[in-house]
Amino acid sequence: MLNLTAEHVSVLVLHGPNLNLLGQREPGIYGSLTLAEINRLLEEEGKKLQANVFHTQSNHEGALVDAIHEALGQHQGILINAGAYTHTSVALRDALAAVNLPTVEVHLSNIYRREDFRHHSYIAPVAIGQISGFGAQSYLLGLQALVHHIRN
Ligand code: CA2
Repeated sequence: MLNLTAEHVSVLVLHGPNLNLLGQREPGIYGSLTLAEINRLLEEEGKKLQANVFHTQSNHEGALVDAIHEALGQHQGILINAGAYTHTSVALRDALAAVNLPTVEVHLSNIYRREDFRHHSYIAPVAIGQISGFGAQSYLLGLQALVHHIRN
């Protein structure tokens, strides 16, 4: 018999440093939604996609590395906004490469329209793709792309 019920996939959303301040500072660059509101939108999008969405934020590089390691065996993919660590962290890149889970990199702002130091990402070469510049929508587009990739 044809089974039309897609199995749920599990996705870990990782938010890097300073993103806990969203909605409180610099709304011109990062939008007016808080991180809690973005997480809520991701959960709602996850329901539509039949994906369970788990999220965590840290201002500490090692805590993000630990979260990536712990994703192995728990989640089928990672959606990450590594914040400023995008441009500095070999450790995050190595952790993502080590667990080898499909990863989508997202940014609220268009990092290529900003300062030169934001144009390079250590994450991009180990990600299946990157979405940058669409505000909170970057996360939702990233989740859609990640879940489609996992299913296919
Ligand atoms: O555009 C993005 O999503 C970034 O990952 C945000 C990072 C930045 O370092 C990257 O180059 C691009 C910064 C996140 C800082 O978040 C704040 C939120 C509210 C107020 C101040 C900072």
